[in-house]
Amino acid sequence: MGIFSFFSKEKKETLDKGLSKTKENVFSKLTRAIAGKSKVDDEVLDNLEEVLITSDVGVDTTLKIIERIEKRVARDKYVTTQELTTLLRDEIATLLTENNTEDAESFTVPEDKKPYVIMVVGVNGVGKTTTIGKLAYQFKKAGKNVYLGAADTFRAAAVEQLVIWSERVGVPIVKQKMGSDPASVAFDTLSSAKANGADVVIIDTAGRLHNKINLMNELTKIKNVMKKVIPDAPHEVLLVLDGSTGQNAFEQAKQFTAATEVNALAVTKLDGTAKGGVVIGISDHFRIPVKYIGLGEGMEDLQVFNKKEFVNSLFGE
Ligand SMILES: Nc1nc2c(ncn2[C@@H]2O[C@H](COP(=O)(O)OP(=O)(O)OP(=O)(O)O)[C@@H](O)[C@H]2O)c(=O)[nH]1
Ligand SMILES: [Mg+2]
Repeated sequence: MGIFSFFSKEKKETLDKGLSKTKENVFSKLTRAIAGKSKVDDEVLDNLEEVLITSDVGVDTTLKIIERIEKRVARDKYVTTQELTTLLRDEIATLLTENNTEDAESFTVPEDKKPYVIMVVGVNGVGKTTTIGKLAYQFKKAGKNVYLGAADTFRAAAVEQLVIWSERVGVPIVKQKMGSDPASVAFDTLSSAKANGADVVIIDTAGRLHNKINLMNELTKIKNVMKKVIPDAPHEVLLVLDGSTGQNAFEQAKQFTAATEVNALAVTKLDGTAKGGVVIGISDHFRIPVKYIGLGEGMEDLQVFNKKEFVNSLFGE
């Protein structure tokens, strides 16, 4: 993190608004957890554990948080229930910064990889195509030449949906007809992007194939074909997870990361859900950084994930 915080007022407002349901949920539970209590004792800690688990933070991460709070309470002797939110905010923020993943500072890609190739993966409906559209918009806004590749050839409307985004954002797209070989689309996209001096290439992939093994084999095939054009591509395999599914998103991340190499995560649909606590569990559990969060369907509704900002928004006053 640099000395200056580039956390603009608008960004904070979008984040606060997007997380409002999760926040309401956590706070109403917290209020019940400490009702009639002035001091953080064992009973409050038990209730707190339940609050975190039922807020989709996940069991392992919850236990880590409770352990930290216990230590603080033991050390500071008397902690009032009023101080609990601040304590939670601090301990969760510290826990997340201890997991060795760095937050990105802005929408940017390494200058020395040209084009920088991002392959977007995830099960159907999680928000892959939408996230690609939003990313293309942000990269373009940052002055990058962006190319999109429509390698989800499985579903009829998939190519069309990405075409609409490419027009909305104003970036070129490489496509073939439905049912064609996704690896061939990826090959064409990278060739074209390379020939035209693109900075970033984003490849969409199918979320649903005949079965899971097929899907993983397909992803491997796409990757291998990419290497024929750019030997170290893809530079980033971005796994998109639907945050509104709570613990399901966590399970998907487990399964996907076990089956294929993933090096960045995006958690979408945090607006309109009370399950946003799942981001805390995912960020704590995986050694893969949560890079982006989706807070709506619009072009502007994607943010670079920042642990501290996220926890502050959730537990801030
Ligand atoms: N509210 C909200 N909706 C979102 C967000 N991201 C995506 N969506 C919506 O979720 C739905 C599915 O998004 P897609 O981008 O089509 O998902 P996909 O992963 O490409 O789906 P497949 O191509 O079927 O695998 C769409 O209606 C999107 O508008 C988000 O951050 N917030
Ligand atoms: Mg799609």
